[in-house]
Amino acid sequence: MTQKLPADFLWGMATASYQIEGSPAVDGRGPSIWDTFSHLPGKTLDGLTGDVATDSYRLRKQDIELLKAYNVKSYRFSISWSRIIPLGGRNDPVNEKGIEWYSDLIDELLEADIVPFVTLYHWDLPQALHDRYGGWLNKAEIAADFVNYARLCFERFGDRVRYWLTFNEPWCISILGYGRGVFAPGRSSDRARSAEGDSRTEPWIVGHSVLIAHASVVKLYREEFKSQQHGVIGITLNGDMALPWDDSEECRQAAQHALDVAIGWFADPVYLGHYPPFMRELLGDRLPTFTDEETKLVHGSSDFYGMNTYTTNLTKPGGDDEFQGNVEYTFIRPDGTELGTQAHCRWLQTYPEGFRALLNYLWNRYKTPIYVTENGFAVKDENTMPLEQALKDTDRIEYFQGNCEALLKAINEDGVDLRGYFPWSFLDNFEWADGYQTRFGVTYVDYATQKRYPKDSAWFLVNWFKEHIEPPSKSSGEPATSALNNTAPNGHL
Ligand code: GBH
Repeated sequence: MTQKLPADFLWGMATASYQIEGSPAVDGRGPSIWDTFSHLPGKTLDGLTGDVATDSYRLRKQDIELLKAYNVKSYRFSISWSRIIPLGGRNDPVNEKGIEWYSDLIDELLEADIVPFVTLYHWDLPQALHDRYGGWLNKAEIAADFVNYARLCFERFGDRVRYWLTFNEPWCISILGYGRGVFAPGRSSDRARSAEGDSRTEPWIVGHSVLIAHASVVKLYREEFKSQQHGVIGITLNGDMALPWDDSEECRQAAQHALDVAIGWFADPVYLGHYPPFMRELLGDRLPTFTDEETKLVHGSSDFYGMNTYTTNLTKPGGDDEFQGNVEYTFIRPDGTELGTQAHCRWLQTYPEGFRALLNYLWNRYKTPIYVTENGFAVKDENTMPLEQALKDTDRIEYFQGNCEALLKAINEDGVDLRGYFPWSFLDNFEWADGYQTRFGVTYVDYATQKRYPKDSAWFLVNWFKEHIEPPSKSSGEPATSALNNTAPNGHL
């Protein structure tokens, strides 16, 4: 018998505001740190910015038509904070035009029977808050302003949104923004990169602020909105599986250390109530400590586990990169073979066994229902291929086929409570420091014309989920599940 996914399994496609919207100054939007950063010379590979991106602020209706054609059950997008509060702060003016745009998007999705899955923060901090008090470096101020922004979102959109994510990938916010300095705001100890910053302390301070801001917003939602709005709220963490390079004890330990820094840094406080002991060992008093009150706030502050994952690393002890736990990563096995198919990005190879292993690791360790909120592949050199060739994206299909089969087994054979899956990304888009050269979309975007062309992988996914999700049961006489009535998951409520 073929294995199936439950009728209420949520699948859809994912995007983020700065990567797709463009129109940075339209309808009163204020600048974010990514506007500033991407306009500095040398910060993106092709020198390009998100000024236009996929022009999705203007092409909203067309994008929704395509989502309908894909028959997705859900769409994950993020709200640009500076569109709805241009200066970002709790005493700053609200921009009704920005609110209207997201409100219309939500209405149009619901009309199309597509469940909105909304991220509050996907890296685009209002520039004014960075200038005013140092943004994420200032825990008390940023937490208060983030709570104010989230309250506005719950008040204005929460009657129609059942799924909220506070943050996308706090590891990236902290390490890439304040440690390596390769993402906005680009702070780092490396003076060739940045005039300001301290990579030894700032990432850990920022991570702590993000956890407090996240948990404060979850508390607000649970106390003031949940009983009327009946949604769920959580955080989404990046994290790739780490497997020992060989079966030595040192390599096994290295794998755990890699997971502690990549995932446990945020997941342990949220689901277990404390930072991983290894991180205290690694960082000493550079890692902030939680007050008792903060521990109470943070522990249990997510209704589900939001999982973004792309690849698997083989781990050996060594090196001095504390951002990966003083562990070396490789894709080359002891026998010299490679783990899987190489993507356009150096850091990404296909390995479905690792995806299944990570689902099991997270389920066993945190015992929390999981939504895969991002998973995807950038085909090598897709950007320089003729269009017809780019649309035949067999490497991306291989990637999704492997991971879809893996998630089916994780649910049906391993008992993992996995409730949703969002391929990254709906469209090719602004891939941060890579600019437009790296394409993660299941839809090809011709940036000269802004025309969208479904790649073969889009149709693969559409058909795969059509074949594998059980039809809604008709026997109970209950009304068909509509996007608005879609009940929230019932674990952890
Ligand atoms: C996601 O991050 C983002 O949420 C999304 O916006 C983005 O478009 C997508 O991935 C594709 O990249 O060698 O130290 O630079 C993915 C998480 C974590 C993956 C950092 C690459 C490289 C580590 N990323 N990792 S490093």
